[in-house]
Amino acid sequence: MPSPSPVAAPDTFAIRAATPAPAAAPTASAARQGWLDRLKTGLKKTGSGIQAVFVNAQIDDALYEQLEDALLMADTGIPAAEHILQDLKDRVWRHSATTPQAVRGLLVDAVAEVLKPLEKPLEIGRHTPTVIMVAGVNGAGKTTSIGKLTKHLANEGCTVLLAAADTFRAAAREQLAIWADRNLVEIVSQAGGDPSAVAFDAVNAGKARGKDVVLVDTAGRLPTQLHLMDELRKIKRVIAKADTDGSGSGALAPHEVLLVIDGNTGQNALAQVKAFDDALGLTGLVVTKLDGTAKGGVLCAIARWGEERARTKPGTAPVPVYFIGVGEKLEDLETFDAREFAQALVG
Ligand SMILES: Nc1nc2c(ncn2[C@@H]2O[C@H](COP(=O)(O)OP(=O)(O)OP(=O)(O)O)[C@@H](O)[C@H]2O)c(=O)[nH]1
Ligand SMILES: [Mg+2]
Repeated sequence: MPSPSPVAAPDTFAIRAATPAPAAAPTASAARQGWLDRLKTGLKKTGSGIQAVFVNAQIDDALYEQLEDALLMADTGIPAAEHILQDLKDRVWRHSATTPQAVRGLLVDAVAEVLKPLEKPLEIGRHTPTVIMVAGVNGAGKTTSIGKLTKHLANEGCTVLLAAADTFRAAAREQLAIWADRNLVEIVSQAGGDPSAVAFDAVNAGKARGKDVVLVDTAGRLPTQLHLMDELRKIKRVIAKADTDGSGSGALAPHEVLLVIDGNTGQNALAQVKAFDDALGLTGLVVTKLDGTAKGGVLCAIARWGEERARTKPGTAPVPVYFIGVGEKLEDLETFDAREFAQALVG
C-alpha cells in the first residue's frame, strides 16, 4: 500500500484529483489540465449553447426562459433546470448582478452547487482487498474504465487483481487480459461458465495473495433483461460469500458497486442509475465518453434525484461520480470535480 495521502480513515487513502500547480508535481497538474481541456472540448456544444444566451442579453424573463431551454437541451431534465433557474434568480438578486457576465458566473456557482453532492473520492484501504464490482449496459465503457482505473490504482502503489466475470464472450476476456498486461496486473479468468464463480475465485485469490483491490468486470446488460439483472444480483451475493470469513473489517464485499454510464445516453442515464441502484445498491458512478457529443447536463439530473431521494428516504445518499472518462487512452479517466464540470458545462 502507498503511504496514506489525504486520508479519510487510518490506513485508507482516497483517489483525488491531482492538486494544481505545486512545483513538485508539474506533470500531474499538466495531465489534469490536458484532461480538462478534452472535457471542455467534449462539452463545447452545450457550453456554447448556454454562452449564446448571454450574448447582448438583458437580465429579464426572456433570458431566464432561454436559459431554461439551453439547460433542457443539455439534458438536465425539467426538475434540475427549474431548480438551477430558481437558485440563479436568488443569487442574481442577492448579488445585485447587472451584467450578463456576472449572471453567467453565478450560473456556474448554481450548477456547481447542484453537482457538489456527486463529488466524493473513491476510498481504498479500509478493506483488504477492497472489492469493486462494475456493472452497466452494453458498451458503456466498463472494461475500458477498469483498465484505466487499474492504472490510477497502480500509480497510487496499489496491487490489483482483475476478475473477468464477463464470461459470455471470449473477446471480453481477451479485452480485459490486454488491460491486465498493459498494467502488469494479474487476472482471474475462465472460458465460459458462471460469472459468479469467477468473481468468487477472484475474491478468494485477492485475499490469498494480499491484493489491495479486486476489480470485477461484468457483461453489459439492459435493466429490462430481468434474468441478467438477477445474474448481477447473484454475482454480488456470491462475492459477499467469498468474504464471509470476516478478514475484511466492517461491511462485506463488494465494498463498491459502480455503474458505468455512457455520457451520450442523455436522460436515459438517470433511468439506468435508478434501475441498477434498485437491483444492486450502487455506491458510485463512472461517466464515460464525455469527449464526444455528450451534453453532460444529465449529471445535474442525477444529482437532483439523489438529493431528493436522500431527503425523502432517510438513510440514502446521492450516488457519487467517482470518475469521468474523456477518451479511450489510459490517461483519459480522471476524478470528478463539481466546479470544474460546471465550468466546462456552462462554457
Ligand atoms: N471516446 C471514448 N470512447 C470510450 C470511452 N470509454 C470507453 N470507450 C470506448 O467505448 C467502447 C466500448 O468500451 P468497453 O469498455 O468495451 O465497454 P463495455 O461496457 O465493457 O462493453 P460490454 O462489455 O460489451 O458491455 C470501446 O470502443 C471503448 O474504447 C471514453 O471515455 N471515450
Ligand atoms: Mg466489457
